[in-house]
Amino acid sequence: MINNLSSQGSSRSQKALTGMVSAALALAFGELVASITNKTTSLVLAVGELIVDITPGDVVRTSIETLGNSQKVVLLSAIAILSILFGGFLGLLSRRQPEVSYSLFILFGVFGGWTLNRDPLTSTVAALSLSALATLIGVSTFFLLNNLLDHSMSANFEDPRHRYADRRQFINWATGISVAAGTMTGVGRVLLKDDTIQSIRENIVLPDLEESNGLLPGGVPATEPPPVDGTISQEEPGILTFSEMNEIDGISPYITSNNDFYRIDTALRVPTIEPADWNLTVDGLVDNPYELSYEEILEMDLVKKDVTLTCVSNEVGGSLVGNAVWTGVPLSEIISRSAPSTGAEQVMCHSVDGFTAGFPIENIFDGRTALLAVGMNGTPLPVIHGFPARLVVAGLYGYVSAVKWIKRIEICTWEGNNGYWIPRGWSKKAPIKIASRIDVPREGRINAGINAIAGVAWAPLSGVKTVEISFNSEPWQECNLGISLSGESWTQWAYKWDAPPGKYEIRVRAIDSNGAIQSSNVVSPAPNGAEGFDQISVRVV
Ligand SMILES: Nc1nc2c(c(=O)[nH]1)N[C@H]1C(S)=C(S)[C@@H](COP(=O)(O)O)O[C@H]1N2
Ligand SMILES: [Mo]
Repeated sequence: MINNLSSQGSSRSQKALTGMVSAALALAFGELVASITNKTTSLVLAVGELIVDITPGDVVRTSIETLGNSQKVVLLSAIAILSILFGGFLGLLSRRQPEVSYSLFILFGVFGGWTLNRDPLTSTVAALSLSALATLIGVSTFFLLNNLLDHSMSANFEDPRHRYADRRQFINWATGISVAAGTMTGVGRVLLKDDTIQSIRENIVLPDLEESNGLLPGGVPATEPPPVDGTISQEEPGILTFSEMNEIDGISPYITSNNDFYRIDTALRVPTIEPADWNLTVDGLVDNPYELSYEEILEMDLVKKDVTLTCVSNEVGGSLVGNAVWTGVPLSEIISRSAPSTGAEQVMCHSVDGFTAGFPIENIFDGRTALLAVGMNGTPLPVIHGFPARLVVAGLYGYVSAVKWIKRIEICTWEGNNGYWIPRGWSKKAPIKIASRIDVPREGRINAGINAIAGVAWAPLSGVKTVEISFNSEPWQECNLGISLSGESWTQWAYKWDAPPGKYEIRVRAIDSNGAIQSSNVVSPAPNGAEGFDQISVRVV
C-alpha cells in the first residue's frame, strides 16, 4: 500500500516532468535558431511581443514603454517559466487523457507559430518552419519520455531490478534533455551577443561637419555668451558659458552623451540591421516614390543639429529627456524629392520592428529641424538609438516622430492613419510642453552656506527665456541661464544660494521666448505630456 502510494506520487511528478522537459526543449530550440539566423525571432520573444501589443494602453504606458532592459528580461523569463509550467500541466494530463494532452501540446505549437508570424522581422515561411520544427521536437520528446516512464511503471513488478533500470533510464533521459535545453539556450545567448553590427557601425565614417543649427544669422547662438567669463551670481543673473555650467556638480551636461541618453522603445529585441541590407522607402501619396540606400544617404548634404528629444511619458522632474547633436539629412529634402500629391497631410514613419509614428507634414516645412538622422554626437547612431537611421523632429514628443530603425516614410492623410501609440490612448498631435527640472541639490540634507541649485529647462521651439525658482512659495527669483544653441535644445540654469539653516521646498518654472509661463497645473503624462513644477525638499543644516 505504502509502496503503491509513493510510486503514485513519484509518477505524478515524473509525469509533470515529461511535459516540462519537452516544452523546455522546444523553447530552447526556438532560442537557438533565432540566435543563429536573423530571419526569425524566438518563440518566447514573439509571445512577449504579443503581450506588449495587446496590453491595454494604460498598462503598457506605465510598464512596457518604460520597461528597462532588466524588466524586459523579467517579462521574457516569466513567459518561458509559464510555458514550461504549462508543459508540466500537459504532462499530468497525459496520465488520464493522453490524446488531449498531445493535442494541446500541438495547439500550443500552433499558437507559437501564430505569434511568430506576427513578428514584423519574421517571414511567414520562417515562422511556420520554426514553430513546426519546435513542436515536432517537443511532441516527440514528450512521447519518448512518456513511453519510458509508462514502461518503468508497468514493468515487471516481480523483478524490481528491471523497474529500477527503466526508472533510471527515464531519469537519465529527462536530465539529458534538460541539459540539452539549457545548453541550447545558453549557446543562443552567447551567439546573440554577436557584434558584427557593432563593428560595421564602428567602421562607418560620418563627414566632418560644423554644427549649424539654430544659429541666428551671422552665426550667433540663440542666447549670447557672456562677453567675459562671468561667475554664477544672484545679484545679476546672466548667461554662463558651457564650461561654467558644466562645472556645477550634478547638473546635466549641455550635451547628453550617447551612453547617458535615455532609451524608450517597445522592442523586446533590438533590431540589428546591416546597412548593406537596408533601404529607406519614401512612398504613399507622392508622385515620385523612391528608395534610398545607406550609402546614398551618407552622400547627401548632411547637417548637424542640436535637438532636445523627450518622451511623453516623462514625469515632472523625470529623466526621459536628453539633448544631442544629430547628424542627418533634412526631411524637407527627402520629402520634397518624393513630390507629395494633393491630400498629403501626414508623415507616417515605419520601423523595421513594426513601430509607427506620424505627424503633420507641415512640421517638415515650417523651419524647425526635422532630420533623417544617421549620427548622434558625432558617431553613427548607436544600435539602441536606431542604427542605421531614425527621425528626429524638434518640438515633437518621440512617440509621434522619432522612429528608430526606420525603413519607410509613408505620406498619407491625417484621418484614418494612426501611429502605434494613438489607439493606445495618446494624443495624435503631441508638441513638447515647456518644462524645467532641478538636478541639484538632491532631496535631503545639505550644508548651510553657498550651494548651487541647478538643472535644465526646455521649451521647444521658441526656447527658454527665463528660469525662476521659488523657496517655500515665496516670490519667484530669476536664475542664471546657460547658453542654448537654439530654441530646439534645452538650457542649463543655475541659482547661487547662500543657504541659511532651515527646511525648504524649492520649485522651478520656465518661461519661453514668447512669454508663455510653464503651467502650475499638475497633469499626468497621458494623453499628451506631464505638467506641473518640479519640486524638492531640502533641510539645510
Ligand atoms: N522603432 C521604435 N522607435 C521609437 C520607439 C519605439 O518604441 N520603437 N519609441 C519612440 C519613443 S516613445 C521615444 S520617446 C523615442 C526615444 O528615443 P531614444 O530611445 O533614442 O531616446 O523613440 C521613439 N522611437
Ligand atoms: Mo516616448
